[in-house]
Amino acid sequence: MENVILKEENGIAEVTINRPKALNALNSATLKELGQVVNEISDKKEIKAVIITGAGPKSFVAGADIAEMSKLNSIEATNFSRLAQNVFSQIENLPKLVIAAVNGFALGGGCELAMACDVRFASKKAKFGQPEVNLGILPSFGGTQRLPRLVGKGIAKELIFSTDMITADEAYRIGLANKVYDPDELIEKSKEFANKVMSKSPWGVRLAKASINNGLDVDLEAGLKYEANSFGLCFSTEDQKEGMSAFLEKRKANFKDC
Ligand code: CO8
Repeated sequence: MENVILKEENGIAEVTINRPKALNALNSATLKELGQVVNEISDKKEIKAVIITGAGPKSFVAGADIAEMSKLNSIEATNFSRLAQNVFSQIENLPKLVIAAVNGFALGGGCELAMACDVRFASKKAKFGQPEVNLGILPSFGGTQRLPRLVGKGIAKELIFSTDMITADEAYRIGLANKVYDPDELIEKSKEFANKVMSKSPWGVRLAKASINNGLDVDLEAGLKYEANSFGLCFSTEDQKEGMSAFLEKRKANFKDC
């Protein structure tokens, strides 16, 4: 693959969007490669967590590729949007932890990619923004849907209408970034968090992720039912038995993901 690099180490997959000359802008070839990589990760049980980042010192992803987009007709634009939406939904629903390690510009489709991840860890150099209305379009890789779910309707409208680029600290203040780190410790801190989550019960984390994701798209009553059913499901796993036995026996749990 040319535009996406996949590296695996100790149960963690590091996915790097690799078009540094175009600040890692997402063209359709890159989106398709990303989709393939996500499928591969989904199939591999040994991969427990994923870190998505951008190549080079400057950018996570500076958005959809404007040069490619500028030539699209209406049908092609809809298809381009659906391609990215499908890949990002796949990422959002992977039954594994997904961390966006935002190492620089996360603009437009880049911010939208980061929002499809479970958490966003930002380098102090990161900049977030949704500049689409500068280009005569709207955020269409999920931004009008995921940004208000993360930061609330008012702030989402302020960011999308103004196109203001915000710093990592501001992104942290509004709840868009979970943490802010020095650039050279971003990946290490992301791995540290991945290892922490990987030491917990895999079924607990997996079902909590699905419950949060599914619950936010339905009314509270339906979300609560989903949660109760997931809770019930835990009791068919060895991990629930191990987790509770370990607590009662005052020892560290040894989860086997079964
Ligand atoms: N697409 C294509 N090329 C890009 C992009 C992009 N999004 N961003 C940067 N590049 C290229 C530049 O053209 C430039 O290439 P070259 O060297 O060949 O001229 C190279 O990357 C370096 O960029 P700059 O020289 O501009 O670097 P600066 O440090 O001066 O500026 C910025 C960095 C501020 C990030 C600037 O590059 C910029 O504003 N980029 C565009 C950001 C943007 O508007 N992103 C949103 C795109 S729209 C989008 O994501 C919509 C998603 C939904 C679409 C639905 C479609 C149907």
